[in-house]
Amino acid sequence: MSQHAKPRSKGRRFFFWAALAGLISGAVFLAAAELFALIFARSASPILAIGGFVIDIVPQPFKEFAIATFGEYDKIALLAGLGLAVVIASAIGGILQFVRPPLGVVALVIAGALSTAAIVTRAGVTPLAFLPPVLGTIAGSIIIVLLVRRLRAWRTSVAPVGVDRVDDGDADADADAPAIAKPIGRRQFFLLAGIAGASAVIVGVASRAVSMTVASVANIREALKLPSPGTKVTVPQGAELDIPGLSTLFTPNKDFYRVDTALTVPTIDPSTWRLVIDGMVDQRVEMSFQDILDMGVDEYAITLTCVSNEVGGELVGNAMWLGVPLRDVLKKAGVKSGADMVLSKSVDGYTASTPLSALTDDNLDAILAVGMNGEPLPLEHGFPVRMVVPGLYGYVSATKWLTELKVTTFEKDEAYWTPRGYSAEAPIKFSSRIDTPKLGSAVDAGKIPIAGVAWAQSVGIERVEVKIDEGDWTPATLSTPINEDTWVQWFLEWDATPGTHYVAVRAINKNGDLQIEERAAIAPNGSSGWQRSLVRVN
Ligand SMILES: Nc1nc2c(c(=O)[nH]1)N[C@H]1C(S)=C(S)[C@@H](COP(=O)(O)O)O[C@H]1N2
Ligand SMILES: [Mo]
Repeated sequence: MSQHAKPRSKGRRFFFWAALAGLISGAVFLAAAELFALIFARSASPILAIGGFVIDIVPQPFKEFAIATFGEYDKIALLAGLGLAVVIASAIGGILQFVRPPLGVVALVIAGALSTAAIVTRAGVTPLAFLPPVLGTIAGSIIIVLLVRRLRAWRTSVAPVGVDRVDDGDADADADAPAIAKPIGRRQFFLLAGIAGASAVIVGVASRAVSMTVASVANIREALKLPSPGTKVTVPQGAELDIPGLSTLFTPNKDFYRVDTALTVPTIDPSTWRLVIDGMVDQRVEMSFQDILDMGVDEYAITLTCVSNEVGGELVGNAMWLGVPLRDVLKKAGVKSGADMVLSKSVDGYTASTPLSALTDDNLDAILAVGMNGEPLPLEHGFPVRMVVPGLYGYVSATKWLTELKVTTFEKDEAYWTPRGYSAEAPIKFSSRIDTPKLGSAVDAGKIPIAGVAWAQSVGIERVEVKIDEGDWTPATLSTPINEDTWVQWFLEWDATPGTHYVAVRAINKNGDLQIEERAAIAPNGSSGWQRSLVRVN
C-alpha cells in the first residue's frame, strides 16, 4: 500500500478535500432529489421521508424525552440531527471513495436505497415517488466519482515519482497523471467542487422553498370553508343510471381530466389573490377573493370539454361548480360599446379569448368558479378562481388560476392558442360516447347494456341513437337531464350473440341537428365523427 509511503502532512490535506468532495456529493444528491421531487412527486423528499421514518420507529419514551427537551422545536431538533448525520456520513463517504473507490459510491447507493425505501413505504405515495431519490443518487454518484478522480490526479501529480503509482483501483486517474511536482487536477477539482457545491445549494434551497409554498397553499385550501350556495341545483330523479362501466353523472375531482400548459401547478394564496377587470371598461375594477364570495355564490352544473377530445375520448367531465355569474362581475366595471371579446389571463401567462356575448348573455351561465364538486377548486383545476363557460371549449373559456379579465376585441387581441393553430372562437361540437362495453373488449353473450354519455352544452341532447352492425339506428333510453349544460347518460339493452360486432352511436340535439358524421381532427376547432366500437362476444 502506498498511502503510508507518502509524506503524512500531504496525505492529511487530501483527506480533508476528500471529505469536502463527499459533502458536496451528498448536497448534490439531496438537491437533485428535491428538484425531481417537485417535478415527479411532491412527497419524495429524502430528508423529510427519513425524518418521518425516524419519527415512526423511535420508541415512545424517546419521543417524550425529545419533546420534553426540545419542546415544540422537537422536529427542528430532529432535522438538525439528521442534517449533522448527513454531513458526517457524506464526509466519510468522500474519504472512502478517495481511499478505496468505489466505496464512496457504494455508501451513496446504500443511502439512496434507504431513502427510497423510506419514501415508497410512506402512506399515500404516488407511483413515481421512487424517481427523486434514485435520480438524486445517480447525480451524487457522478459528482463523487468526478471529484475524487480529480483529487487523486492532483495527489498523484504532487507525489514523488514512483511513490504513489500503486494499484489504487483508479487506473484512469493514474494513467493520465504524470508524476511530476506540478499539481495537476487541482484546479479542475476546485472548479467542479465550486460549481457543484453552489448549484446544489441554490437548486436545493429553491426547490425546498417552492415545495413549502405549495404545501402551505395546499393547507390554506384544505382549511378554506366556502359559503353555502344561495341557489342549489336540483338533480332530478333518474338523472343517474346505475350501470357498471358507465361514467358517473358527476366526475370526481380526482378523475377529472386535466389539460393546461403549466409545467408546475401555480400556487396562489387566496388572501393575496386579485382579479383585475380592465380594458374597454368604464372603470378598472379590482376584486379580492372575499369580494367574489361576498357577491353570493350559487351552484352550477356544467360539463367541461377539451378541444383535444378525440371522438370517444376522455377529455370531458361534468362537475357541480360553485361560483358567481361573469355578467355580474363585468357589470361592476361597465363594458364599453365596441368590445366583442374578453381576454382572460392566468397567473402563469396563459390567455383565452371568449366572445363577450357568451359572458353577458342573461340565458347563459358563464361563471367565475371557486368550488368544484363540494370543495374549493383543486390546485390543478385553477385554485382559487377559474372561469367556466357552458358551450365553449375549455381553451377559449375555462381559464384556470384567473387573474385578469381584459375587455377588448378579437381584432386587437389574441389568445395563447390562436397563433398555434386553433380557432379564436370555438363552440363545442356536440357529441356522444360509448362507455361500455369498452372498445375492443370481450363480453359474454346474453343481455347486456350498451351505455355512455352525450353532451350538447347550452342546447341540450334530444335523442341518442345506437346502431349495431348493419341494423337500424335505435333510440337509446336517456337519463333525466339536469339542465342543457350537462351531459346525459344513455343506454340500450342489447341481446349480444357470439361473434364480433360493431356498435355505433350518434346524438341529436334539442335544435334537431344531427351530430356531425364526417370525421375531423381536433385542430383547429374540435373533433367530429360518430364513434364506432368493436365488441367481441364470447
Ligand atoms: N391557466 C390555464 N387555464 C386553462 C388552460 C391552460 O393551459 N392554462 N387550459 C384550458 C383547457 S385547453 C381546458 S380543456 C381546460 C381544462 O380544465 P381542467 O384541467 O380543469 O379539466 O382548462 C383551460 N384553462
Ligand atoms: Mo382544452
